[in-house]
Amino acid sequence: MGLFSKIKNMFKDTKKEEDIEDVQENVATVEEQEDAKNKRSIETDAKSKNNRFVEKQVNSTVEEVVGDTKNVKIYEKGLTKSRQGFVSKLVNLTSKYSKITNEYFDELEEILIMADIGVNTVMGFIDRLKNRVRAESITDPSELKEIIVDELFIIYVNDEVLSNKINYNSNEPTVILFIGVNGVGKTTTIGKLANKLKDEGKKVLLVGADTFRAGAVNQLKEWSEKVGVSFYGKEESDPASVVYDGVLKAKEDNVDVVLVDTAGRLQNKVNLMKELEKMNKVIDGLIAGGASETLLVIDATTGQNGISQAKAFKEITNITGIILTKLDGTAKGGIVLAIKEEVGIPVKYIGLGETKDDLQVFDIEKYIYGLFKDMM
Ligand SMILES: Nc1nc2c(ncn2[C@@H]2O[C@H](COP(=O)(O)OP(=O)(O)OP(=O)(O)O)[C@@H](O)[C@H]2O)c(=O)[nH]1
Ligand SMILES: [Mg+2]
Repeated sequence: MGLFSKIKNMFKDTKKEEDIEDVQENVATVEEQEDAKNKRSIETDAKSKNNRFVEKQVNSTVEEVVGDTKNVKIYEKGLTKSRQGFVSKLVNLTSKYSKITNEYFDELEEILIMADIGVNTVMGFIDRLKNRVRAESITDPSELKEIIVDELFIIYVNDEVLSNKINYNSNEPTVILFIGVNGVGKTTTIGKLANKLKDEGKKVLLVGADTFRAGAVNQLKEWSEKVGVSFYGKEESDPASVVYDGVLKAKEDNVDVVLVDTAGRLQNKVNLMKELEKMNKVIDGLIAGGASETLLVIDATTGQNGISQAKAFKEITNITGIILTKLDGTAKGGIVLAIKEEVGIPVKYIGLGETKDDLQVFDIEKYIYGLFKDMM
Protein backbone atom coordinates (compact mmCIF):
# COMPACT_ATOMS: atom_id res chain seq x y z
CA MET A 1 0.00 0.00 0.00
CA GLY A 2 1.27 3.48 -0.89
CA LEU A 3 1.99 6.13 1.69
CA PHE A 4 -1.03 8.13 0.72
CA SER A 5 -3.39 5.17 1.17
CA LYS A 6 -1.98 4.79 4.64
CA ILE A 7 -2.55 8.46 5.40
CA LYS A 8 -6.01 8.30 3.94
CA ASN A 9 -6.89 5.36 6.14
CA MET A 10 -5.52 7.16 9.16
CA PHE A 11 -7.93 10.02 8.71
CA LYS A 12 -11.04 8.30 7.42
CA ASP A 13 -13.94 9.48 9.56
CA THR A 14 -15.13 5.95 10.00
CA LYS A 15 -11.69 4.95 11.15
CA LYS A 16 -11.69 7.71 13.72
CA GLU A 17 -15.10 6.69 14.93
CA GLU A 18 -13.84 3.13 15.20
CA ASP A 19 -10.88 4.39 17.20
CA ILE A 20 -13.18 6.26 19.53
CA GLU A 21 -15.34 3.16 19.88
CA ASP A 22 -12.26 1.05 20.56
CA VAL A 23 -11.12 3.41 23.26
CA GLN A 24 -14.60 3.57 24.73
CA GLU A 25 -14.76 -0.22 24.70
CA ASN A 26 -11.44 -0.25 26.50
CA VAL A 27 -12.86 2.11 29.08
CA ALA A 28 -15.79 -0.26 29.55
CA THR A 29 -13.47 -3.27 29.81
CA VAL A 30 -11.24 -1.52 32.30
CA GLU A 31 -14.32 -0.55 34.29
CA GLU A 32 -15.75 -4.08 34.16
CA GLN A 33 -12.45 -5.58 35.20
CA GLU A 34 -12.07 -3.11 37.99
CA ASP A 35 -15.66 -3.76 39.12
CA ALA A 36 -15.03 -7.48 39.24
CA LYS A 37 -11.83 -6.94 41.13
CA ASN A 38 -13.55 -4.62 43.52
CA LYS A 39 -16.18 -7.22 44.28
CA ARG A 40 -13.47 -9.74 45.04
CA SER A 41 -11.46 -7.62 47.38
CA ILE A 42 -12.00 -4.86 49.78
CA GLU A 43 -11.24 -1.62 48.11
CA THR A 44 -8.14 -0.10 49.56
CA ASP A 45 -7.25 3.51 49.33
CA ALA A 46 -4.22 2.76 47.18
CA LYS A 47 -6.32 0.85 44.69
CA SER A 48 -8.91 3.55 44.25
CA LYS A 49 -6.09 5.93 43.49
CA ASN A 50 -4.86 3.52 40.81
CA ASN A 51 -8.37 3.29 39.29
CA ARG A 52 -8.56 7.00 39.01
CA PHE A 53 -5.20 6.98 37.25
CA VAL A 54 -6.35 4.36 34.71
CA GLU A 55 -9.60 6.25 34.14
CA LYS A 56 -7.73 9.50 33.61
CA GLN A 57 -5.38 7.89 31.11
CA VAL A 58 -8.18 6.33 29.09
CA ASN A 59 -10.17 9.55 29.12
CA SER A 60 -7.23 11.54 27.85
CA THR A 61 -6.84 9.04 24.98
CA VAL A 62 -10.49 9.65 24.04
CA GLU A 63 -9.78 13.39 24.09
CA GLU A 64 -6.71 12.93 21.89
CA VAL A 65 -8.64 10.98 19.26
CA VAL A 66 -11.55 13.43 19.28
CA GLY A 67 -9.14 16.41 19.17
CA ASP A 68 -7.24 14.91 16.25
CA THR A 69 -10.45 14.40 14.24
CA LYS A 70 -11.32 18.04 14.86
CA ASN A 71 -7.86 19.14 13.64
CA VAL A 72 -8.17 17.07 10.47
CA LYS A 73 -11.46 18.83 9.77
CA ILE A 74 -9.77 22.23 10.23
CA TYR A 75 -7.10 21.20 7.71
CA GLU A 76 -9.74 19.97 5.26
CA LYS A 77 -11.69 23.21 5.54
CA GLY A 78 -8.62 25.46 5.40
CA LEU A 79 -7.27 23.75 2.28
CA THR A 80 -10.57 23.85 0.35
CA LYS A 81 -9.32 26.49 -2.08
CA SER A 82 -6.16 24.58 -2.89
CA ARG A 83 -8.13 21.38 -3.29
CA GLN A 84 -10.49 23.07 -5.70
CA GLY A 85 -7.57 24.79 -7.41
CA PHE A 86 -4.60 22.68 -8.30
CA VAL A 87 -5.78 19.31 -7.02
CA SER A 88 -8.90 19.38 -9.21
CA LYS A 89 -6.61 20.15 -12.16
CA LEU A 90 -4.63 17.01 -11.34
CA VAL A 91 -7.83 14.97 -11.30
CA ASN A 92 -8.87 16.40 -14.69
CA LEU A 93 -5.46 15.65 -16.13
CA THR A 94 -5.79 11.98 -15.24
CA SER A 95 -9.15 11.68 -16.95
CA LYS A 96 -7.97 13.60 -19.99
CA TYR A 97 -5.16 11.19 -20.92
CA SER A 98 -5.68 7.48 -21.47
CA LYS A 99 -1.94 6.90 -21.75
CA ILE A 100 1.09 8.45 -20.08
CA THR A 101 2.80 10.55 -22.74
CA ASN A 102 5.32 13.38 -22.84
CA GLU A 103 2.43 15.83 -23.17
CA TYR A 104 0.96 14.36 -20.01
CA PHE A 105 4.21 15.06 -18.13
CA ASP A 106 4.40 18.58 -19.60
CA GLU A 107 0.92 19.39 -18.37
CA LEU A 108 1.59 17.83 -14.97
CA GLU A 109 4.74 19.92 -14.65
CA GLU A 110 2.84 23.08 -15.47
CA ILE A 111 0.08 22.35 -12.93
CA LEU A 112 2.60 21.77 -10.15
CA ILE A 113 4.61 24.89 -10.96
CA MET A 114 1.39 26.92 -11.00
CA ALA A 115 0.63 25.50 -7.55
CA ASP A 116 3.71 27.29 -6.15
CA ILE A 117 5.65 24.08 -5.62
CA GLY A 118 8.69 25.76 -7.15
CA VAL A 119 10.44 25.05 -10.44
CA ASN A 120 13.45 23.14 -9.07
CA THR A 121 11.31 21.00 -6.83
CA VAL A 122 8.96 20.18 -9.69
CA MET A 123 11.80 19.28 -12.10
CA GLY A 124 13.29 16.79 -9.65
CA PHE A 125 9.85 15.43 -8.93
CA ILE A 126 9.01 14.86 -12.61
CA ASP A 127 12.35 13.09 -13.15
CA ARG A 128 11.65 10.71 -10.28
CA LEU A 129 8.15 10.09 -11.57
CA LYS A 130 9.42 9.30 -15.07
CA ASN A 131 11.91 6.83 -13.60
CA ARG A 132 9.21 5.09 -11.63
CA VAL A 133 6.93 4.92 -14.67
CA ARG A 134 9.74 3.26 -16.61
CA ALA A 135 10.86 0.93 -13.85
CA GLU A 136 7.35 -0.17 -12.90
CA SER A 137 6.07 -0.23 -16.54
CA ILE A 138 3.10 2.01 -15.73
CA THR A 139 1.06 3.16 -18.74
CA ASP A 140 -2.29 4.19 -17.27
CA PRO A 141 -2.44 7.73 -15.76
CA SER A 142 -4.98 6.61 -13.17
CA GLU A 143 -2.34 4.25 -11.75
CA LEU A 144 -0.08 7.24 -11.35
CA LYS A 145 -2.39 9.24 -9.09
CA GLU A 146 -1.34 7.56 -5.90
CA ILE A 147 2.33 7.60 -6.90
CA ILE A 148 2.13 11.37 -7.51
CA VAL A 149 0.80 11.95 -4.01
CA ASP A 150 3.38 9.60 -2.51
CA GLU A 151 6.22 11.36 -4.27
CA LEU A 152 4.97 14.78 -3.13
CA PHE A 153 4.91 13.46 0.40
CA ILE A 154 8.46 12.14 -0.03
CA ILE A 155 9.66 15.65 -1.03
CA TYR A 156 8.73 16.76 2.44
CA VAL A 157 9.92 13.85 4.52
CA ASN A 158 12.99 12.88 2.51
CA ASP A 159 16.49 12.70 4.00
CA GLU A 160 15.89 14.49 7.23
CA VAL A 161 13.24 14.80 9.84
CA LEU A 162 12.41 18.46 10.25
CA SER A 163 11.17 19.02 13.73
CA ASN A 164 8.03 21.10 14.00
CA LYS A 165 8.34 21.26 17.77
CA ILE A 166 8.91 24.53 19.59
CA ASN A 167 11.89 24.44 21.96
CA TYR A 168 10.72 25.41 25.41
CA ASN A 169 12.98 26.46 28.30
CA SER A 170 12.32 24.64 31.51
CA ASN A 171 13.67 27.06 34.11
CA GLU A 172 13.37 30.48 32.53
CA PRO A 173 10.85 32.17 30.26
CA THR A 174 10.91 30.87 26.69
CA VAL A 175 11.33 33.82 24.35
CA ILE A 176 9.99 33.57 20.80
CA LEU A 177 10.70 36.32 18.26
CA PHE A 178 8.36 36.85 15.31
CA ILE A 179 9.74 38.41 12.17
CA GLY A 180 8.43 38.93 8.64
CA VAL A 181 7.54 41.70 6.18
CA ASN A 182 4.49 43.96 6.62
CA GLY A 183 1.07 42.48 6.59
CA VAL A 184 2.03 38.79 6.50
CA GLY A 185 0.15 38.11 9.73
CA LYS A 186 2.73 38.39 12.53
CA THR A 187 0.49 40.09 15.08
CA THR A 188 -2.52 37.89 14.31
CA THR A 189 -0.35 34.76 14.56
CA ILE A 190 0.97 35.85 17.96
CA GLY A 191 -2.62 36.32 19.14
CA LYS A 192 -3.55 32.86 17.90
CA LEU A 193 -0.46 31.19 19.38
CA ALA A 194 -1.04 32.96 22.71
CA ASN A 195 -4.53 31.49 22.73
CA LYS A 196 -3.19 27.99 22.05
CA LEU A 197 -0.50 28.23 24.74
CA LYS A 198 -2.95 29.61 27.26
CA ASP A 199 -5.26 26.66 26.58
CA GLU A 200 -2.30 24.39 27.29
CA GLY A 201 -2.00 26.02 30.71
CA LYS A 202 1.04 28.19 30.00
CA LYS A 203 1.49 31.71 31.36
CA VAL A 204 2.01 33.97 28.36
CA LEU A 205 3.27 37.55 27.89
CA LEU A 206 2.97 39.43 24.60
CA VAL A 207 5.65 42.05 23.96
CA GLY A 208 4.90 44.77 21.41
CA ALA A 209 8.29 45.68 19.96
CA ASP A 210 6.92 46.78 16.60
CA THR A 211 7.37 50.41 17.56
CA PHE A 212 7.83 51.44 13.94
CA ARG A 213 4.23 51.50 12.71
CA ALA A 214 1.69 53.68 14.50
CA GLY A 215 -1.04 51.53 16.03
CA ALA A 216 0.95 48.29 15.85
CA VAL A 217 1.59 48.08 19.59
CA ASN A 218 -2.06 48.70 20.31
CA GLN A 219 -3.13 45.98 17.87
CA LEU A 220 -1.11 43.46 19.88
CA LYS A 221 -2.57 44.78 23.13
CA GLU A 222 -6.05 44.16 21.75
CA TRP A 223 -5.10 40.56 20.98
CA SER A 224 -3.80 40.12 24.56
CA GLU A 225 -7.17 41.28 25.85
CA LYS A 226 -9.08 39.08 23.42
CA VAL A 227 -7.30 35.90 24.49
CA GLY A 228 -6.73 36.92 28.12
CA VAL A 229 -2.93 37.00 28.47
CA SER A 230 -0.63 39.74 29.76
CA PHE A 231 0.95 42.43 27.66
CA TYR A 232 3.91 44.79 27.64
CA GLY A 233 4.60 47.42 25.00
CA LYS A 234 5.51 51.02 24.46
CA GLU A 235 5.03 53.12 21.37
CA GLU A 236 7.71 55.42 20.03
CA SER A 237 10.58 53.77 21.85
CA ASP A 238 13.59 51.72 20.89
CA PRO A 239 12.43 48.13 20.10
CA ALA A 240 15.38 46.57 21.95
CA SER A 241 14.59 48.55 25.10
CA VAL A 242 10.96 47.37 24.92
CA VAL A 243 12.24 43.79 24.62
CA TYR A 244 14.53 44.36 27.63
CA ASP A 245 11.71 45.65 29.84
CA GLY A 246 9.33 42.97 28.57
CA VAL A 247 11.66 40.02 29.25
CA LEU A 248 12.57 41.45 32.67
CA LYS A 249 8.86 41.64 33.52
CA ALA A 250 8.43 38.05 32.27
CA LYS A 251 11.16 36.87 34.67
CA GLU A 252 9.65 38.75 37.60
CA ASP A 253 6.16 37.41 36.88
CA ASN A 254 7.31 33.81 36.26
CA VAL A 255 5.98 33.83 32.74
CA ASP A 256 6.38 30.61 30.72
CA VAL A 257 6.40 31.99 27.18
CA VAL A 258 7.17 35.50 25.85
CA LEU A 259 5.97 36.22 22.30
CA VAL A 260 7.73 39.24 20.78
CA ASP A 261 6.14 41.14 17.87
CA THR A 262 8.72 42.97 15.73
CA ALA A 263 8.68 45.33 12.78
CA GLY A 264 10.32 43.12 10.19
CA ARG A 265 10.74 45.48 7.30
CA LEU A 266 13.17 44.16 4.73
CA GLN A 267 13.44 47.39 2.74
CA ASN A 268 16.53 48.17 4.70
CA LYS A 269 18.36 44.94 5.28
CA VAL A 270 21.31 46.38 7.19
CA ASN A 271 19.11 48.25 9.66
CA LEU A 272 16.91 45.25 10.19
CA MET A 273 19.90 43.02 10.80
CA LYS A 274 21.30 45.47 13.35
CA GLU A 275 17.92 45.75 15.06
CA LEU A 276 17.54 41.98 15.34
CA GLU A 277 21.11 41.64 16.60
CA LYS A 278 20.39 44.25 19.26
CA MET A 279 17.23 42.49 20.38
CA ASN A 280 19.01 39.13 20.54
CA LYS A 281 21.85 40.65 22.56
CA VAL A 282 19.36 42.03 25.08
CA ILE A 283 17.66 38.63 25.37
CA ASP A 284 21.03 36.84 25.66
CA GLY A 285 21.84 39.12 28.62
CA LEU A 286 18.66 38.17 30.47
CA ILE A 287 18.01 34.55 29.54
CA ALA A 288 20.64 31.80 29.49
CA GLY A 289 20.78 30.53 25.92
CA GLY A 290 18.89 33.57 24.59
CA ALA A 291 15.72 33.43 22.50
CA SER A 292 14.47 29.89 22.00
CA GLU A 293 12.99 30.50 18.59
CA THR A 294 12.97 33.06 15.80
CA LEU A 295 9.91 32.34 13.71
CA LEU A 296 9.58 33.82 10.25
CA VAL A 297 6.01 34.53 9.21
CA ILE A 298 5.22 34.13 5.51
CA ASP A 299 1.97 34.85 3.70
CA ALA A 300 1.11 31.77 1.58
CA THR A 301 -0.84 33.87 -0.91
CA THR A 302 2.38 35.62 -2.01
CA GLY A 303 3.79 32.42 -3.51
CA GLN A 304 7.36 32.58 -4.79
CA ASN A 305 7.72 36.03 -3.28
CA GLY A 306 7.36 34.40 0.12
CA ILE A 307 10.15 31.98 -0.76
CA SER A 308 12.40 34.92 -1.68
CA GLN A 309 11.59 36.57 1.66
CA ALA A 310 12.57 33.39 3.49
CA LYS A 311 15.89 33.25 1.65
CA ALA A 312 16.60 36.94 2.37
CA PHE A 313 15.76 36.65 6.09
CA LYS A 314 17.84 33.50 6.35
CA GLU A 315 20.87 35.54 5.33
CA ILE A 316 20.46 38.09 8.10
CA THR A 317 19.38 36.04 11.09
CA ASN A 318 19.09 32.50 12.40
CA ILE A 319 15.52 31.43 11.64
CA THR A 320 14.39 28.35 13.56
CA GLY A 321 11.00 27.90 11.97
CA ILE A 322 8.45 29.21 9.53
CA ILE A 323 4.81 30.05 10.08
CA LEU A 324 2.84 29.98 6.88
CA THR A 325 -0.27 32.13 7.15
CA LYS A 326 -3.38 32.54 4.96
CA LEU A 327 -3.21 29.02 3.51
CA ASP A 328 -7.01 29.24 3.52
CA GLY A 329 -6.76 32.14 1.08
CA THR A 330 -4.70 30.48 -1.65
CA ALA A 331 -5.60 27.95 -4.33
CA LYS A 332 -1.92 27.04 -4.60
CA GLY A 333 -1.14 25.18 -1.39
CA GLY A 334 2.04 23.69 -2.86
CA ILE A 335 4.17 26.39 -1.24
CA VAL A 336 4.74 24.19 1.82
CA LEU A 337 6.70 21.76 -0.36
CA ALA A 338 8.69 24.56 -2.00
CA ILE A 339 9.73 25.95 1.40
CA LYS A 340 11.01 22.56 2.46
CA GLU A 341 13.00 22.01 -0.70
CA GLU A 342 14.21 25.53 -1.43
CA VAL A 343 14.65 27.03 2.03
CA GLY A 344 15.17 23.99 4.24
CA ILE A 345 13.56 25.48 7.34
CA PRO A 346 10.71 23.57 8.99
CA VAL A 347 7.18 24.94 8.80
CA LYS A 348 6.09 24.84 12.44
CA TYR A 349 2.60 26.32 12.25
CA ILE A 350 0.11 27.16 9.54
CA GLY A 351 -2.63 29.82 9.59
CA LEU A 352 -5.95 28.69 8.17
CA GLY A 353 -8.15 31.68 8.97
CA GLU A 354 -8.44 34.93 10.91
CA THR A 355 -9.87 33.84 14.25
CA LYS A 356 -7.98 32.90 17.39
CA ASP A 357 -8.57 29.18 16.76
CA ASP A 358 -7.19 29.14 13.22
CA LEU A 359 -3.55 28.33 13.95
CA GLN A 360 -2.52 24.69 13.60
CA VAL A 361 0.72 22.87 14.35
CA PHE A 362 1.96 21.90 10.90
CA ASP A 363 1.49 18.20 10.24
CA ILE A 364 2.54 16.91 6.83
CA GLU A 365 0.15 13.96 6.97
CA LYS A 366 -2.91 16.07 7.73
CA TYR A 367 -1.80 18.56 5.10
CA ILE A 368 -1.44 15.92 2.35
CA TYR A 369 -4.75 14.39 3.36
CA GLY A 370 -6.49 17.78 3.39
CA LEU A 371 -5.22 18.46 -0.13
CA PHE A 372 -5.72 15.14 -1.84
CA LYS A 373 -8.59 13.47 -0.01
CA ASP A 374 -10.87 13.77 -3.07
CA MET A 375 -8.31 12.45 -5.49
CA MET A 376 -8.59 8.73 -4.84
N1 LIG B 1 -7.44 34.45 5.85
C1 LIG B 1 -6.44 34.65 6.71
N2 LIG B 1 -6.10 35.89 7.08
C2 LIG B 1 -5.08 36.07 7.94
C3 LIG B 1 -4.37 34.96 8.48
N3 LIG B 1 -3.40 35.45 9.30
C4 LIG B 1 -3.52 36.79 9.28
N4 LIG B 1 -4.52 37.19 8.46
C5 LIG B 1 -4.95 38.56 8.16
O1 LIG B 1 -3.88 39.28 7.55
C6 LIG B 1 -3.96 40.67 7.87
C7 LIG B 1 -2.62 41.19 8.39
O2 LIG B 1 -2.33 40.59 9.61
P1 LIG B 1 -1.40 41.23 10.74
O3 LIG B 1 -1.34 40.24 11.84
O4 LIG B 1 -1.80 42.60 11.06
O5 LIG B 1 -0.01 41.26 9.96
P2 LIG B 1 1.39 41.84 10.47
O6 LIG B 1 2.44 41.00 9.87
O7 LIG B 1 1.40 41.98 11.93
O8 LIG B 1 1.39 43.27 9.76
P3 LIG B 1 2.28 44.59 10.14
O9 LIG B 1 2.16 44.79 11.60
O10 LIG B 1 1.67 45.69 9.35
O11 LIG B 1 3.67 44.30 9.69
C8 LIG B 1 -5.09 40.80 8.88
O12 LIG B 1 -6.25 41.24 8.23
C9 LIG B 1 -5.29 39.36 9.38
O13 LIG B 1 -6.60 39.09 9.82
C10 LIG B 1 -4.75 33.63 8.05
O14 LIG B 1 -4.18 32.60 8.44
N5 LIG B 1 -5.80 33.55 7.16
MG1 LIG C 1 1.72 43.60 13.15
